[in-house]
Amino acid sequence: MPQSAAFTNDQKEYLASRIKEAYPFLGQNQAGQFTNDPEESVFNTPLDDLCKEEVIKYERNGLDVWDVMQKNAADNIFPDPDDTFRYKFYGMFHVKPAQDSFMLRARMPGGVLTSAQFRGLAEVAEDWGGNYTDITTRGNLQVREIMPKNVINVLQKLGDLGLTSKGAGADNVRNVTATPTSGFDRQELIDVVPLARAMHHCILNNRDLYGMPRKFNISFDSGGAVSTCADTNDIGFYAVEVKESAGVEAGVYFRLQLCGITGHRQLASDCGLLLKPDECVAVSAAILRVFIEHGDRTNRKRARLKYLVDDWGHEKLLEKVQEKLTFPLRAIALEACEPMLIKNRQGHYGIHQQTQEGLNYIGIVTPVGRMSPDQMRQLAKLADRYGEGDIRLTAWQNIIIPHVKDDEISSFLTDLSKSGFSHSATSVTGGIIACTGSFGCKFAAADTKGQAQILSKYLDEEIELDTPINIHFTGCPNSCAQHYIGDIGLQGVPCKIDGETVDGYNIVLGGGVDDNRAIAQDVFQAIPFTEIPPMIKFMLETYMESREGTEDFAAFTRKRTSDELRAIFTPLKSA
Ligand code: SRM
Ligand code: SF4
Repeated sequence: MPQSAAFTNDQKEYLASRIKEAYPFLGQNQAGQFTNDPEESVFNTPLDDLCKEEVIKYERNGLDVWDVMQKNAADNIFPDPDDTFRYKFYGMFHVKPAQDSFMLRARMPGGVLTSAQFRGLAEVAEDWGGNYTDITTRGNLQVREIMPKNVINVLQKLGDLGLTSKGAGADNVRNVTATPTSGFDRQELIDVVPLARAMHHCILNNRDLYGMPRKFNISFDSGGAVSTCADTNDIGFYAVEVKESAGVEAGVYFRLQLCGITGHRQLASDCGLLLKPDECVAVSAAILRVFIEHGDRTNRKRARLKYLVDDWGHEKLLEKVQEKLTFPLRAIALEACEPMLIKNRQGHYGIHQQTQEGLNYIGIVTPVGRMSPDQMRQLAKLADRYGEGDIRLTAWQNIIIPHVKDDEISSFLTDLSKSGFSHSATSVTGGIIACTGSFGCKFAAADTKGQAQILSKYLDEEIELDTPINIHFTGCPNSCAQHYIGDIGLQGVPCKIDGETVDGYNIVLGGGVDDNRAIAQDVFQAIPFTEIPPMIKFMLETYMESREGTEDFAAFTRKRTSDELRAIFTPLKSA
């Protein structure tokens, strides 16, 4: 700045006071992290006590390795271990030893994409990836097998498409999810995509919000028919209707649920607040900032929001949050709100009428979320030809194309069949999801995606189930496909057969989300995968023979203890 334009002392004082008002921070440390003690600590954690990842972030902010990435791309080399962590701030994961290449995780709030973006992502996979993409359990998209020389090409193309991957990995707020049928769901109370987008841009444009002690998840549920598993998130907003008698103006509000983290066997719980739609982003940002200031930076295992709230309780957290807000938080009992609407467990696939008269959304089954670039182009074409170019990805690892006219459904379906995908599924195949697994993830004890498809085919051939069921395959305890919310959850674990290590699973039963929420019970341990298909067939047959009336699989299993479940579901093992 030229001398003449320098700030006067008064101006400097004024600016300092405004900065203090805006943030409770006094400065930035060398890594550009906003903190109240830039020299000696990161948010009061002395430098000597920081865990490894915090030291890496302290030494250089994860957002500041663009030049390193460019240099490494020019030399076609992988980053050193510290920068390997920082690359994840750009959504670039070096997934060695499972694959000696990068996986790109993009982010798209609410899983909303245009057909042009979808085609562009197909090109990324074709030109620089492994020629396939995967839909993730956060209604997001990943491209794998990217070599170092193509990292910049991929990130630039993503930007050109109007997409980003910033903050998709490492200690950041992950893809903001929203009910995938938002804006056209006959049951919804409010379209939540604008809120998910507002949240997404708030995160992207506030550098301090890339400074979490650990990953963080936010989700918006519209009250619509299709679940987005909002109560598995650190922050889950659920739209509710409130009648005038509750002491507030009648209308649609959000309940705030906190601290979902199913790998740690916890769903989010209602914290007693009722928020107006336009308060949600500010409240989330305030929670994020409280978490930034007070979350654990010494121990990664305790660095999630759950552990802060375990120590403090909701009350103290909300007091701290209130200090950061310019409007009062509104405590209203959950009972004062209308009950949560029931989800349609088959709403993410098949043909469904929209709010808009004469229009339909069509949920397409993309088994375990995998698609080829050609299939993606065909889906994009369908979205353009029959819809409005709008494509939605769901937490169930599938796709929804909305706005299809009544009289065009049948030609849509004919064209869809050319992609090798279908809108129809059985009670089993519509509800199977799987994390990346040993094919691409170093933590995996099993080939989740491959085995999910084997099980799905087997059950389809062997059993006719008359009620929907979810089967979640996760390759390790990290729980990326949330096995604890499955009717049947499978968690990969190594097993021995004749001294040889084979893929196996622990089995949990009776989980669910939303109106059917529960953490599944641990029932079987270390079952080799080869035994699992007949075992699950037997479970489902036993359930159908012994259930009371119309009780679903979750209800059937929840009223029994683990021992009882083992007893009734075991005979097959000896057969
Ligand atoms: Fe996950 C780590 C894949 C959703 C809990 N997860 C990983 C890594 C990055 C392993 C690694 O560090 O190398 C996996 C990359 C595999 C790969 O190469 O593809 C991975 N997680 C996934 C995805 C792709 C699974 C899928 O196939 O869909 C999901 C990407 C979502 C997205 O688009 O952002 C994915 N992971 C989840 C979820 C579900 C969710 O976020 O809604 C969870 C459980 C919820 C939660 O809050 O923890 C989840 N992933 C974890 C954890 C355990 C975190 C914990 O605090 O317990 C790890 C390990 C870690 O972070 O250190 C992990
Ligand atoms: Fe990898 Fe485990 Fe997550 Fe599966 S659950 S993607 S194996 S970290």
